[in-house]
Amino acid sequence: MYESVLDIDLSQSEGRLLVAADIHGSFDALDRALEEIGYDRDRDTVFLIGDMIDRGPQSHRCLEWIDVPGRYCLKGNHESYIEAVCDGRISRQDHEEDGGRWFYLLDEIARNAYRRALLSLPLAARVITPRRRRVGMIHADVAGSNFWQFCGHIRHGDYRSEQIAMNGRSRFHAAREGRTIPLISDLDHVFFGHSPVADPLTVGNCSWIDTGLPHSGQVTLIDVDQWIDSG
Ligand SMILES: [Mn+2]
Repeated sequence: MYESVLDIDLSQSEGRLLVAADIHGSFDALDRALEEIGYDRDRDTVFLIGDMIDRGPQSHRCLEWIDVPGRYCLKGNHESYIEAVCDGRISRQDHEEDGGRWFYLLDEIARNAYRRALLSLPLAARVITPRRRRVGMIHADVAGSNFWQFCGHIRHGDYRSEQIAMNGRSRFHAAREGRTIPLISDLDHVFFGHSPVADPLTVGNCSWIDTGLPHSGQVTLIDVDQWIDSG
């Protein structure tokens, strides 16, 4: 059954919780970052929080990350473009110009396989980390200051909330401009992608971790518990 929001408990896990955003088809660079951090496939859990595809050279490799134990992918605006082109909400040309050309070069059977896999991805996740922190993962933004309440709107299929989850930048703009942003009240920390930063940006209990792959070549792969400890 399709679940638009995940609720995951890793408190019994003996591995780490790792997170990266906006891989954009640079899966070889992700592999190198995982190797550097000593990724243990049998113990560690990895979240890719949206925009796994488009722009980079290996978008087709996203399937190695979907429906695989210990790996979770969330839907970003780029994953949603495939559906939006089908529905006529954006043009195929716009998607191709934003890095989506690889998709239209696939044959129809492959396109359907990718479409099915990408469109069934969840939009958000609440995770209890191996060190029992309560963490949120989402591609772009959260409206309001209660993550789980916002996730409730997504679970009920609220279109506006889905769009904020995949495309929103209000909180990011406020954070970058040094304005106070409300803490996310029900969690220890929340990770966002979607809004490129030269280095990860943390304000309050929110971190933006999209460091502009494939343009920058810099993969940001975060060990969540370590990140919170050192924050
Ligand atoms: Mn995005």
